[in-house]
Amino acid sequence: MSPGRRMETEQVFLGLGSNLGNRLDNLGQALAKIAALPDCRLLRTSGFYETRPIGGPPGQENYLNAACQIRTRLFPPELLAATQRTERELGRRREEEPERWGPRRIDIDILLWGDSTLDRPELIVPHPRLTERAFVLAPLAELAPDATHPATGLRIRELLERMAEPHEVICRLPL
Ligand code: A4P
Ligand code: MG
Repeated sequence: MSPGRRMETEQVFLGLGSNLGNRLDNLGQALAKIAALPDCRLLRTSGFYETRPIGGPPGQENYLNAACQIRTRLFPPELLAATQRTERELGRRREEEPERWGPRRIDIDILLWGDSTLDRPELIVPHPRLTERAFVLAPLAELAPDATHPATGLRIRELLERMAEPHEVICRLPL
């Protein structure tokens, strides 16, 4: 453990998405890299979901989405730096993404950080679009249906149930 590292761990949920290249391989490799991050422990992984792309340019491939639960001693900016490094190691180049929400090999978002809220230019937690996205809520609800979304006070399963038409989720892969 590095000097000054705090002793206690925080429970964190991450969301993963891929719609470029070998999507299954990209998610598998990202999870393996997350499991190997220093001061992090991968506890559980959701199923993988085939989802229709939301936003971004037309004609994109479907995504595979998943979520995972970790415990970490890292501070939020450190975990964000680690997940962004993991994205780069898997071939993501933000500078080659001309359009917002365009195709990407891998996207790793920090969804929930214990009961905390963070509002910084580079990191907003809970993830600001969490409540409106079934492709995030469906895998997250597998892992933490009763976790409370700190900003709304609603449970994850309630947020999912409230979605009028979660039409973007096509199926959970039978893995
Ligand atoms: N950032 C702020 N808060 C966070 C957070 N909680 N976790 C900042 C991660 N990053 C956070 O992200 C842009 C900036 O957000 C980062 O530099 C970071 O400092 P990015 O990963 O470079 O780009 P992005 O993912 O395109 O941006 P954004 O706005 O986070 O996109 P979303 O909301 O993640 O949406 N459709 C389906 N079916 N499945 C998907 O996975 N994903 C997106 C991307 C759109 N449509 C999709 C899917
Ligand atoms: Mg992102």
